[in-house]
Amino acid sequence: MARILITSALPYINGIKHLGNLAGSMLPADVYARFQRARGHEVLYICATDEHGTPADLAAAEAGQDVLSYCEEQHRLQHDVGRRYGLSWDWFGRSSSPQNRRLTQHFADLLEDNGFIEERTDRMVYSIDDKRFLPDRYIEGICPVCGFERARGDQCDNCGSLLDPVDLKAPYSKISGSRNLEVRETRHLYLLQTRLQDRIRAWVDAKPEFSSLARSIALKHLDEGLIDRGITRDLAWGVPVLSHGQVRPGFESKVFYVWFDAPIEYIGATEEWADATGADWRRWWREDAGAADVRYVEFMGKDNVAFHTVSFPATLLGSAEPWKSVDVLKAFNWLNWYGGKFSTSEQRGVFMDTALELLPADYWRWYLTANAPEHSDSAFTWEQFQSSANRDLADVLGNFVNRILKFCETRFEGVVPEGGLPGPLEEKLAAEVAARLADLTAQMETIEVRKAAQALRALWVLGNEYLQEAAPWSAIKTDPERAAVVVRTAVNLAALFARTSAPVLPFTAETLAAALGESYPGPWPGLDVAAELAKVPAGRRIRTPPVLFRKVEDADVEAWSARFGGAAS
Ligand code: B3M
Ligand code: ZN
Repeated sequence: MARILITSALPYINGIKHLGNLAGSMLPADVYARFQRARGHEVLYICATDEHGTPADLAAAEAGQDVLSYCEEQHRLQHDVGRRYGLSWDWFGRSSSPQNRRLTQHFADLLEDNGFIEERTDRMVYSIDDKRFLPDRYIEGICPVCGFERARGDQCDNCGSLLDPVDLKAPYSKISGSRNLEVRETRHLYLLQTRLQDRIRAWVDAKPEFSSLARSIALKHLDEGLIDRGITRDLAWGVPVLSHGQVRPGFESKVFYVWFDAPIEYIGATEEWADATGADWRRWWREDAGAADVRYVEFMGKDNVAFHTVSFPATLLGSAEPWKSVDVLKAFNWLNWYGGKFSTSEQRGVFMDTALELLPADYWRWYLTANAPEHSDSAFTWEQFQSSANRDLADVLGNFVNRILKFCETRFEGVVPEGGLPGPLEEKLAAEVAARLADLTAQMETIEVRKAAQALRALWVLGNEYLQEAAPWSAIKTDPERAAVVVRTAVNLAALFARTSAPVLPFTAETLAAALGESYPGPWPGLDVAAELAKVPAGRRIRTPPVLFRKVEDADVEAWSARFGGAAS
């Protein structure tokens, strides 16, 4: 049994996330966590809301709330909607927690003691009309690298360069649109990444299991050469800048930069979990307390990779303490909405809460897994969503389950029959199940999300093929014993589908397992397929669950396209 630590990028606090956020971090992390738990491993899946920074501050002001109550309320909403998607976090923390504050200050102290922090006078953009320093993200202008017109002060979304806002050409305030900006002097702490560059590169080189996307992003930044990064901001909301427990002179109205404390919250949230449950967080994070044995897997969108392969490792390495660092970094591309991006302000795309008003979570979980933006960007379309719901869920899995359980109910009074010995068709089925199950297991292990979904679907297809060939509805007229074998085998196949589908379709799997009198979540099936197909014993009374998946009709697609945008709009 292995110990597997899983984190998904921390959703930012300013509102419910859209389906792209779900598809590129939280959902694949959850699928993987559920799979590894079913394999019998000790899994800890940690996530949290990322609560600091100016966007939170501004969103609270816009909502007419103080930032504390705003964050508390938004945290509750995100926690609730995540639960409704079945996200099986062991803990969903808050980066504003006291645990994270302490840890962040601890890391800053160590970095300073080890010579990796320097106080510098900074020239920062001050907005005269907004009466405040403008944080990186609230300055936009022309990218000095590629010429993109709406580059953010911290990063260009077009070419991926990490930027310094004073380098932007033709800058303006994103808060007010004002170009009445001036550069003022202010003191800030800098993390001397230039001094850690070689160690970070050696660290990346020692991570053979990073996805190719993650590795290429990390190497691109290292090849460009790291820069020292300001890790404090002129802002009231965030982790106060202390130095060994004392307020740092000149830093009374400053806080740590949100990207400095956010990744530390992976540890902070684990400590929150430990404090709440009495567990030991050190054995997950401290290599001197057993964490060297932990396999740590991170999930995130590609825009977060630089922070996890350069900045956060700089914090961990520079601390010179034995912290656990990531082993497998699984990065995702964008899920687009038709041709463009999801956009809250322009009302483009479906958000996590509204999606559940349309259909239950498993429809979305399936679509977003089967069409994950994994090796390239992918685009959500209602047409593709309809086809995936109907052709995979309703026609394949749902149809098989419904056919066989109905048949068992009408012809065998809902009791699994004994029947005679399995024949050649059952042998063929077992061989095919073994092959596809091995494929599915391998794709899940290597976190090939789309291929795992394909392998799962291929397994479901075997159910319908088997029923088609074995035709129990004909056999029952001439050879009831034979029909009984088929029913018992197919019922067991349905139970196996519940076990193998549970990581992706937890709600459906639970319904199905309950109908079959099986425990949920069951263990992941082993290699002895004959044994796996004999778990539901003859004599057990089973039920036919209500239809598992309704069809998505053309009228739904029309109505949803009109409401949420789509090709037509
Ligand atoms: N909150 C994602 C974002 O807002 C960011 C992830 C933090 S992971 C430590 O872009
Ligand atoms: Zn650019």
